[in-house]
Amino acid sequence: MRTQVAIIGAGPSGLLLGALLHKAGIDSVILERKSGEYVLSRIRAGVLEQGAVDMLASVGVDARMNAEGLRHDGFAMGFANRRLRIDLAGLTGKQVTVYGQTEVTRDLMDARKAAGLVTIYEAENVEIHDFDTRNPRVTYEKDGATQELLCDFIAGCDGFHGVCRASVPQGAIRNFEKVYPFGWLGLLADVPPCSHELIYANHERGFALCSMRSKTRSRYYIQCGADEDVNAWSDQRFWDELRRRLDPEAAEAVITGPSLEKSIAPLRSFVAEPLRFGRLFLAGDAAHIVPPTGAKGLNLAASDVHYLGEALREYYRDGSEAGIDAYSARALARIWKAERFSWSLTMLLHRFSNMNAFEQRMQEADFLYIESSRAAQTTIAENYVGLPY
Ligand code: RFL
Ligand code: PHB
Repeated sequence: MRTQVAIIGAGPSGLLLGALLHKAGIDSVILERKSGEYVLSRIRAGVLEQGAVDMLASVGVDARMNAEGLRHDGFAMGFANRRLRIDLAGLTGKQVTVYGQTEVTRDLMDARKAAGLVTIYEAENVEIHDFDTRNPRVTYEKDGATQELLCDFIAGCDGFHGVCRASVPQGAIRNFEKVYPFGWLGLLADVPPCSHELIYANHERGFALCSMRSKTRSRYYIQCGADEDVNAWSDQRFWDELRRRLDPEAAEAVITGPSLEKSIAPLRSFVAEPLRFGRLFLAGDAAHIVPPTGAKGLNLAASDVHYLGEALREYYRDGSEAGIDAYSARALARIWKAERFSWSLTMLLHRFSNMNAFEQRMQEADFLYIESSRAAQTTIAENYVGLPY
């Protein structure tokens, strides 16, 4: 089989890149290790920047998002039982859209299928070859037989544990990483959210986040130990702990119900440099990880594939390599700013076991400053709604 762009991974970055390429008349094949159902069973991000919303609209995958997505004008930060609202709309003139990654992925999968584009699920042992030449190849196994996909370019959209970044010679890549000493325990339930806007709470027992997927489905998170076992958390234990970490009004408003899903995610900041190796490009979680505190993971995947889609369009339409030469630097400039924001919110909102009294006071002073300063709130708001592409 032959295609112009072989995309490894059918997460949001791979599927969105495929949609952008299709719109530009460029052919792609997506190879995904798991089944479609498995990909859709992973509960992840919930907040879309306007840039990501606009991209989905540009590829015609916005009907359900427009009908079901919730537009938010602000969010709250909780500290010492007080709540500070960050007025996104008032401070930036922009909003964010609450629409789950599962739904984005489902919509992109459906559109790809409807357009008759090829996605090979349960492709095993994917290996990428010869990306330092003009004739890269991908091999994989499907139903026990080895297959070969010839292509012009390979897009590594295969997440943090994927094969693409791991295939780059060690001397050609530099990794930057910070692992946080805790995780987030998330719970999804069909109960109305306790607040119509998100609440990110710093509490002496640890961080808590009140989020949602719809007016009848809530997503809550609490900070937990990095190596805790999810089975040690009954629903009742989760709800009790969540309430303890919220201000009295929010705690009172929490409606409990049986969990649909419960999982623990580790928190990490990670960036690989560069993002291009000959005819291989890395995008999304294959290239970088942010802690979820700023809701940037999925949004960064969208901006990466925006730059990459443009670059490939320029290559095929104009015969110019300027875009593909610039891809890594363009994407990394935005990635590092989102890394900074996600890291700073993580440091502000979580409790660190090794924090001394001085560091604790610094966290409090940081919060009091933000509370008193429109400039500080504007800085948070403009990052949260998304920096320009
Ligand atoms: P994905 O979504 O990980 O998709 C990569 C796809 O590649 C496939 N794959 C392979 N396919 C073929 N061959 C191989 N060798 C392969 N190896 C992997 C995988 O099966 C998968 O389908 O990356 P992508 O597309 O770059 O999208 C990025 C986003 O998914 C990610 O940034 C966010 O979900 C991050 N994230 C969160 N972000 C938020 O903004 N808010 C959250 O609450 C939030 N929760 C999360 C998260 C990421 C998590 N991970 C990665 C562990 C919770 C978790 C658990
Ligand atoms: C979510 O709803 O899953 C969510 C929302 C905001 C975040 C992280 C996760 O910062």
